[in-house]
Amino acid sequence: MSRTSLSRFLIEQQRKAGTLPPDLRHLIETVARACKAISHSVGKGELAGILGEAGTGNVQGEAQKKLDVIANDVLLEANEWGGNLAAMASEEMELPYSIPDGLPRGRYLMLFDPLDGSSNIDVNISVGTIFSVLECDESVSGHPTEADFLQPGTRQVAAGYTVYGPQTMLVLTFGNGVYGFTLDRENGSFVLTHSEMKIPQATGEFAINMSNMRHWEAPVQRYVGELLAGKTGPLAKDYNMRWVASMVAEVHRILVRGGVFMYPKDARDPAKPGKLRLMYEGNPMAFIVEQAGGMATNGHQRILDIQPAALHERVAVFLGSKEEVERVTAYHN
Ligand code: FDP
Repeated sequence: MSRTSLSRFLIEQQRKAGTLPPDLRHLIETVARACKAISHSVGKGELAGILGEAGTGNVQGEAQKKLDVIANDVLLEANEWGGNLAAMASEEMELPYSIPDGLPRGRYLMLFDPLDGSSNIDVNISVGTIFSVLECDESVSGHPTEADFLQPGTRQVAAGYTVYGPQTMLVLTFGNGVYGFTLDRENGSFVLTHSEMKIPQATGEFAINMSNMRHWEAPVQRYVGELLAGKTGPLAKDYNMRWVASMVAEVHRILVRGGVFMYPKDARDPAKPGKLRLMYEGNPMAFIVEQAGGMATNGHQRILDIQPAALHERVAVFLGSKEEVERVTAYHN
């Protein structure tokens, strides 16, 4: 069987109707290289002494794991000298990281969650890297600021994630379908293994942290109540539940076999619209899910249409198989 490497796939995309500019291709290759390094560290775990807390906190007041910090540094170092980016922003940094003076600055902005699902690192369960690429406005001449990143998800030119599981897989979209690549650990290259990934419209599987049930708003209470009622309830169908507590792993499962993933707004902190972050979790995952034929809303509107007001803004998330996301969104509206 002839294999298509990530590099070959990207070059062919670039040639095909010019859908992929060369500098964006180069950026994605650099991100993929960084993800291989992160995959290697995740795979070593305790052998490299990198499990456990870093002893620091991030801007959201969450304790950082050593691997959160390592993954963030790997992504910054790999991407700062490539000449494709004007600035980067990350879950682990309060402010954007502008490409230092003296290094060439490119026209893209990248946001990432270097290691999503980090509560799973120490227990050897899948974690992942999520990234979103935007264009920097041409009028920005100096160092981009937070305001330059505040673009709705519809403006993303690329998004992807790498899941570090039994296999390391990179899943990508440039707005014309979703493609999955599996890391061949023997020769170190990502190989196209999942072409044109499509989420089934209907599903019998849902994912939500049920321990928060008492804090949810009425539409989510109603919807999950109906899922739990199964065949004898209004949906007349039995549903199964999964909760990995790693968004990347949940989205990956949904891309492969369908399902609905929810992290709703809840009453624990009424000031927050949800737990997940819009710009480096909600938007890239919504872009991927829509490109695979699924749907992603905050309960009221399409996630990709939200105008962000802050870099680390939070969002409620309902994504996956269209029939179910439509239903829970209709209950909100
Ligand atoms: P984590 O806090 O471990 O980084 O990004 C937030 C996230 O993980 C998601 O990956 C995951 O889906 C969710 O939070 C898990 O939340 P719970 O702790 O409520 O299970």
